[in-house]
Amino acid sequence: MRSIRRRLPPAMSLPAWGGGIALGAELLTNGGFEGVYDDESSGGGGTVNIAPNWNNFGSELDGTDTLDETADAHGGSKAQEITVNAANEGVTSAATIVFASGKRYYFELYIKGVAGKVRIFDGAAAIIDETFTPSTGAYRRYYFIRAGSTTSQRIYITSGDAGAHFIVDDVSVKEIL
Ligand SMILES: [Ca+2]
Ligand SMILES: [Ca+2]
Repeated sequence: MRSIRRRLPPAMSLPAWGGGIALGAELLTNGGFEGVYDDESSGGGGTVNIAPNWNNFGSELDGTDTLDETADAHGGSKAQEITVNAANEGVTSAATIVFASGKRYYFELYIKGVAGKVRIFDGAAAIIDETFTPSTGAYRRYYFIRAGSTTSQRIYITSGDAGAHFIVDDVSVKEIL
């Protein structure tokens, strides 16, 4: 009797991110929050200490808010720790990203929460404006796909919650090819 041989499909593995969609070059500078934070370059001190290529957004310098580097990184050796107390404070990318209509964009960031919500938006809510409560105790990836429009925007990582406290690392913005 003739044996029936069945061709089994090859072992399947999921791509690094679902769907196997090709992504373009990184559009955000220092989304890994590496480098010499501004407190070190200015001789130390201060309560709002931010990674290169990022700026303060609304955080008070009087100790009300604390932004600092931490070695508790998702990637590399540093991440940006953010502790703010009021409406929409945190960090913003120093450079703008040029978005184009008719294209789609992939946003990704890793958050390790302690308390409160996180908001990622572009300042004008033109492309992205998402507020979510991150997992606590470990980094978790959050990602969003958004349609472009003809605009140039900065990326803001903030919170409006009283006592918001979280760590952000490996923020990425790429065009979906
Ligand atoms: Ca990092
Ligand atoms: Ca504040």
